[in-house]
Amino acid sequence: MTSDHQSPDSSRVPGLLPEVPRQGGYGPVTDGAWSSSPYRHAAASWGAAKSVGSILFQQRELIRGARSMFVMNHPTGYDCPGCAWPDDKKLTLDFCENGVKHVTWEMTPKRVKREFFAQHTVSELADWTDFELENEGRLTEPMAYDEQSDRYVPISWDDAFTLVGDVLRGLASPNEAAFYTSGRLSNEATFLYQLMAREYGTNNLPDCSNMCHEASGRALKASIGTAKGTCDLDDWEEADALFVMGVNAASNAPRMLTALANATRRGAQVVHINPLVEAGETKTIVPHEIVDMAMMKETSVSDLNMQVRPGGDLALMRGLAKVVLEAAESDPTVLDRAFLEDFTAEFEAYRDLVAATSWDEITAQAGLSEEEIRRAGQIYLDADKTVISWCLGVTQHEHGVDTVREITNLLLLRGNIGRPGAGPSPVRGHSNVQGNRTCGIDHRLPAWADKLDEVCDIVSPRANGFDTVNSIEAMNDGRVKVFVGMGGNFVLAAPDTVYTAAGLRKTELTVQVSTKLNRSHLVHGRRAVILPCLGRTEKDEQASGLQGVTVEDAMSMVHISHGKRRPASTELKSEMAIIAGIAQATLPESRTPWQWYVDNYDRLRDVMAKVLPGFEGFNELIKVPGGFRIPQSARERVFQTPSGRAEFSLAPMPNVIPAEEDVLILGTMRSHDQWNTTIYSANDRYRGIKNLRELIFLNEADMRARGLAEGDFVDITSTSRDGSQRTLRRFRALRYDLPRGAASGYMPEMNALVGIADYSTQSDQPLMKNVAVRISKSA
Ligand SMILES: Nc1nc2c(c(=O)[nH]1)N[C@H]1C(S)=C(S)[C@@H](COP(=O)(O)OP(=O)(O)OC[C@H]3O[C@@H](n4cnc5c(=O)[nH]c(N)nc54)[C@H](O)[C@@H]3O)O[C@H]1N2
Ligand SMILES: Nc1nc2c(c(=O)[nH]1)N[C@H]1C(S)=C(S)[C@@H](COP(=O)(O)OP(=O)(O)OC[C@H]3O[C@@H](n4cnc5c(=O)[nH]c(N)nc54)[C@H](O)[C@@H]3O)O[C@H]1N2
Ligand SMILES: [Mo]
Repeated sequence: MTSDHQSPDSSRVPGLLPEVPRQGGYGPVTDGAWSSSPYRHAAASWGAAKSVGSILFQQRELIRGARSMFVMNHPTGYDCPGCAWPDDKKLTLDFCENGVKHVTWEMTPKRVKREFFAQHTVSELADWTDFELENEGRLTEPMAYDEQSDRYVPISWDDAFTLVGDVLRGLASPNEAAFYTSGRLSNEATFLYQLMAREYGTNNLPDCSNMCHEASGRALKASIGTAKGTCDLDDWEEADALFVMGVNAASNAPRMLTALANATRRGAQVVHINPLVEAGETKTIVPHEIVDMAMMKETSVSDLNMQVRPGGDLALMRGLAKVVLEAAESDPTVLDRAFLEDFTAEFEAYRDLVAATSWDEITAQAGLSEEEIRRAGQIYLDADKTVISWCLGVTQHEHGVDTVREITNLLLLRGNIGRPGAGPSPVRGHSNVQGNRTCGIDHRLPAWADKLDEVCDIVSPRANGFDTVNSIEAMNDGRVKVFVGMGGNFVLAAPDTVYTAAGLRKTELTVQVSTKLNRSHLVHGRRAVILPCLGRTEKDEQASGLQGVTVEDAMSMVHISHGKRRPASTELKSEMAIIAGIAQATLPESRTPWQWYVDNYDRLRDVMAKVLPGFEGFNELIKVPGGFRIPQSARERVFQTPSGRAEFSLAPMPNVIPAEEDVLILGTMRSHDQWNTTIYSANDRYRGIKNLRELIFLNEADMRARGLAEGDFVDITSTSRDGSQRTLRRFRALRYDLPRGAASGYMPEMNALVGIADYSTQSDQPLMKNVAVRISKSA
């Protein structure tokens, strides 16, 4: 793989994009024959069980791993560090294949020790695959980069904190540092982290949410006054219709399959909206139903699949609204008139806007026929209660905010919000990405900042800080000199890999708080430290005894999580302790009792209870098994918008059809066998792929038009908004059932194609589902 990168610094990043093509992408190198054949079985069936078995075996965790599954997602156990799907309290075994992978990956008995770093220079490690790096196992002690030997060498915790503190105190301005968060940081660590950043004097708090659900938050805030969905699992269970947009549920939120299967069984309608028909969009064997599994009894999870054009979701939503408003002309019961009258603003203007939008425009932009849209519209009309849910297929586009607002418009028409069985329900990503925002990870000042200042006796900076895209720019032009990564793998997760890497390399210092070795440790600043932390599954022992931490799931439920296992190394510190260590070294005059909070997390929770709305009585609330729900005013039909009403949006219809005929719209996505930048294998079971990650899925007609046969090598060139081009070479073209003009392939290999200028002007989210590319046969 090579990259012809034309942004300011075009120097190659060693190891990041190997010159010599290898098969397996950033995953394990494989010389096994690659293959592509349609998957014909139900999602989550024995294939999943078999895969769980093989993963446990691989990581030699058979016994301990199996036992761990029984305490996962249980009131007495730990929260699965995987996705943010809520726990079903009625199930004794609520876990999924991918959660198991995720947990065993963390629980591996393999260890990265100081001898490992002594044996390998950083330049040498840079040539390893990302799989090989992570597969070395858990990090065990703090390490600092030594320029002389090009190696990481051991450093004591005290010296590491002093080093970080000295550099941070030496900056001309606190705004020369950026503090990144990946979404599995607990609520407590999150709160302490933002407190540190704000007391230090910056709002530079980029996070993975900037690449994930920023659009959902902004849209919902504008439409209904709260930045979150309003549904919980009970609503999913009560809905008559479920619309599921732009999510690969079978791989990325597998426990959703249970909800979908239950819905179809009780006669609810399930509509999937996705350019690809994903495995979880046809049939499943419900993961927990052992008897059904034994008998291979499948349950349908779909009534209608709509293969929308990439970015065509807004047009589709407007089409559905058109069906509703047309029906309302002859049937007075179609609209919830009382709700529209009492609780919403701008309904008439929206009705006029929909009337003025022609069917021709809608069908062209949605890439669906009027008949198909009418069918889905009828499902919506027939349902008394509807939930609409969505993930990255909706958000990672230029018009992500408008699209989520259009989803809300559609729900408002029939009063599908603030009553049981109905509402907007974004599917969040990382297990605590929603909690991170609640607890203050935001480059803009949270609404409760005055309270924070008062309770914590600090003065938060008022100006907006840098988000993810801004931080990358700022590192490249020298405005940010220190990058702190609280989890995650920034260099691979971010867009424009080569440019992001160049930015990180220009910094004075990079600090990575991690559980496993990854690429972000190798693409470092002039100085660098790796600070190893406890994982969610491990016991966290502090002065006052064992500690628990809380997380918030995608449905606003907050509950406590207690690690059960012996830590991977006695040298590991909790994220709380690491943040406190950095804070004390950076802010010697601070009046914040950092260590006192670490000694007993209850003390910090008492502070959080005073600052965060809905957390009053925090320590008491989490004693209730299953935790508590953060009150959501929109759920009670109290809309905290400027007008005090739910606001219809009046977005112009975007044109999502590329102007040039040879341009394809590429969406980057996850395979079944990966967790973001962590890649377990080069297989993608539900899409029928074996031993291959450097691939691009294309419509058959688009392949024919380019004279491409199945498996041909192609070069993929993206053209950014700023005119710069980026190329990935020798990816295999594969036929797939997706609309003409659409293409699809894997992140993070394809992140090198996403230009830094290509982010949404509405949400600032990188356009990871909307990369304009041309492809040609490789030389
Ligand atoms: N096992 C596993 N689970 C995960 C993750 C993981 O990596 N592995 N990641 C977690 C994280 S952080 C997140 S944010 C979520 C991500 O969960 P998903 O959103 O499911 O993530 P992607 O793999 O990016 O898949 C995006 C889906 O959107 C579809 N799509 C692409 N373009 C469009 C479009 O224009 N319109 C519509 N309607 N659909 C479109 C794609 O075909 C694909 O099915 O999953 C979380 N859960
Ligand atoms: N092209 C493209 N790019 C994307 C996306 C896309 O759809 N397309 N999706 C985006 C999205 S939605 C997201 S959320 C980001 C993901 O971005 P990140 O959250 O930055 O990336 P991850 O791959 O989840 O991070 C993996 C690393 O986290 C560390 N880690 C694991 N567990 C813990 C822990 O308990 N504590 C700490 N401190 N560290 C831990 C390990 O060292 C591991 O290597 O990627 C984004 N990038
Ligand atoms: Mo995410």
